[in-house]
Amino acid sequence: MNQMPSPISIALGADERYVPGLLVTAISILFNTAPEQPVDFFILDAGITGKSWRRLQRLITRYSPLSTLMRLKPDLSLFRDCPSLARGTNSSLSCYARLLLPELVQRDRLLYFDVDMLVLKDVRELWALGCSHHTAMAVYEPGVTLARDCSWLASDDPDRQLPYFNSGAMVLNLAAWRAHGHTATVTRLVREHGKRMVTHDQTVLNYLLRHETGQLDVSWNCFCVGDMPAAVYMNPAGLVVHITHSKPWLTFKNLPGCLLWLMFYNRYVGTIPATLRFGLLWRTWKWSNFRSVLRILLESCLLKAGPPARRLLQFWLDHSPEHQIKAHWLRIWRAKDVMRQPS
Ligand SMILES: [Mn+2]
Repeated sequence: MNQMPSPISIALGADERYVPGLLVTAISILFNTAPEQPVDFFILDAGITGKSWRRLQRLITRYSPLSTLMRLKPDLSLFRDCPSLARGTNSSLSCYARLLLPELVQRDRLLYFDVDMLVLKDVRELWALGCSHHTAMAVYEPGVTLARDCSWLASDDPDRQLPYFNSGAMVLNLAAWRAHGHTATVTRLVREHGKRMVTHDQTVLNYLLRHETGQLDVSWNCFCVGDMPAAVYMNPAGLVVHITHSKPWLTFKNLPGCLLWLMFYNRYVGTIPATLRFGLLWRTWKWSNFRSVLRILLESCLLKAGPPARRLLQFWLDHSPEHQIKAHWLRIWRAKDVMRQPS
């Protein structure tokens, strides 16, 4: 008899505003991992409603009956003076919750993904890397050093030149974190420099783990959205696409990463088409959203119509890489399995 593979532990975090992102990230992970591979999800809940939680449960069970879902309620009071993620009524400290993972999750090792990601890659590869020599593994930002984000570093501190990572996708060695007593250091750092955490928890992580982070292949976190070659969006299978700006469910934009996300949402997550849900129904009062939706609907209609209409569309779209990507995606809107990693 075949033995069931042991579960992979993955942490994700969201508040109610980020639930659409959470659903897409979780389902994209399961969708690109073999169905016999169980995943234990640890969800940092910074204010998810019961209704959204049940929806997440239903989707997880549908795509991976062997996987489990654990709800964690982080106490964020330590971070109350730190810069928040958004302003006004949407202000949130939820991003700091992942600094508490080593205390909340009793595992030795954990994968972490931001919920503005489409994980179109088999996470078993990431899990198989292990992380025994490092406390974390992540993708470095090219050309960026620690000095950019840690304003408290002295001007002659040699650590200023250390590389800087994006914390959207990480392998975390929780056992090493606990052995080093890093949680106490986080508390001290936040008390001393809390107001200067410009990039939120990522600032803390980069400073804390500056000598203990291993490098991951860039395919695990493609965050340079604007600079990414067109080919990435034409064939994203095997990549983790990180939408760092303009979250598709909050700001409806005609951007390549946004379109990719909407396609995935439509196909595997939502019952109401994303163009309606996030473009028209949710934020009708925002004219720029409304305009983007009208445009995208009109363009997809033109593409579906005969050749004369398509020629009209080609006239409309210029030949910039961004528009080529868009035409590509609009054309295969209904194609099957474009976002599954080829096995
Ligand atoms: Mn992110």
